[in-house]
Amino acid sequence: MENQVIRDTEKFAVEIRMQVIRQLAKLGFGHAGGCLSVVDVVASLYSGIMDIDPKNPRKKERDRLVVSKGHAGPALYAALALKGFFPMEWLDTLNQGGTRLPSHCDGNKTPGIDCTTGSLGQGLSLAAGMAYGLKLDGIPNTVYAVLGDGECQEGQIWEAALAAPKFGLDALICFVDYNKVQLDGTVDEIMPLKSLFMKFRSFGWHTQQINGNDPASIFAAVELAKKEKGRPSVILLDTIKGYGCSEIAALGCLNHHMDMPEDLAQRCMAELREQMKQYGQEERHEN
Ligand SMILES: Cc1ncc(C[n+]2csc(CCOP(=O)(O)OP(=O)(O)O)c2C)c(N)n1
Repeated sequence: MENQVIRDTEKFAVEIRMQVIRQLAKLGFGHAGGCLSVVDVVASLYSGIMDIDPKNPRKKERDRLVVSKGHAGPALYAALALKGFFPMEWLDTLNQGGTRLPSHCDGNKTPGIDCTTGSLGQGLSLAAGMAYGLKLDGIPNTVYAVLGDGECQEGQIWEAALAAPKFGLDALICFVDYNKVQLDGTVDEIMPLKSLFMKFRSFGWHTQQINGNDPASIFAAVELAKKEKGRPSVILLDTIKGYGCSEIAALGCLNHHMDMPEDLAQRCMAELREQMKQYGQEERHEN
C-alpha cells in the first residue's frame, strides 16, 4: 500500500479519536477504552479498504461492516460523519433523546450502519449470514466483522466460527479487537481464552495476528486475507484499550465505561492535536 494512503489513514485515525472524545465529552461519559482501541481498524476500513458510497449507503453491491462490539458505536459514527454519511453536528447528539446515534449501533437509525448490535456474541453469525447471502446472490463484495475479545467468551461466536469455513465463506473477514480487557477486568482473569489464534486456525480459518493499532499492518493483513479462497479469514488485532489518549489508556480495566469530564476531554484533545502535528496541518473538523 502506498505510503501516502497509510499516512492519510493514520491522520484519519487521529481525527476519529478527536471526534470520539467530542461525543463522549458532550454526553459526559461513555465507552472510551473500547472505542479508542478499534479506531485504527475503522480508519483503515473507511480509507479505501471498504467498497462503499456515502451517497448511497444501502447500495446492494457494497461491502458490509458488522461491529459486533456495538458499544464502539461512537468510533464508527466519527468515521461515518467525517466521510460524509451524515452531518458532523449529529455527533453532538450521541445517546440523547431523538438522536440518530444511539450509544450502540442501530442499522435502522444511522446511515452507513449495516447492522444493529450491542447484545454481544451475535455479530459473527450475522456477518456470516450476510456473506452467505452475497454468495448465493453472486455479489462479489466482502463482509467485515469486528468482535471484542471478551465477547469471544460467548458460545454463539464459536457456532459461527464452525459454520463459516463449512460454507466456504471467503468473503468474510473477521477482526478481533484483542485488547485483553473486558468490562470489569482482564480477559485472563474473567474467563481465559487461551490461544485465539490456534482456536480459529483449528476451526479452518485463515488466521493472522498483527499490531491492530497500526494501519500499515491492517492494510497488509487485509490484502493477504482477500487472496485467500474457499475459507474465511480472521485477523487478531493486538490493541491497547484506550489507545491514542494516554490518560485513558493508563486507566486499564477502568476505562471500559467512564466519565468524560471537560478537563479530561481537553487534555485528550491537546494530546491528539500534538499527534496531528506530524501530519503537517490541523484537523479538518475541530469542534
Ligand atoms: C450479551 C451481553 N452481555 C453483556 C453485555 C455488557 N457488556 C458490554 S461491553 C462488555 C465487555 C465486552 O468486552 P470486550 O468484548 O473485550 O470489548 P472491549 O473491551 O473491546 O470494549 C460487556 C460485558 C452485553 N452488551 N451483551
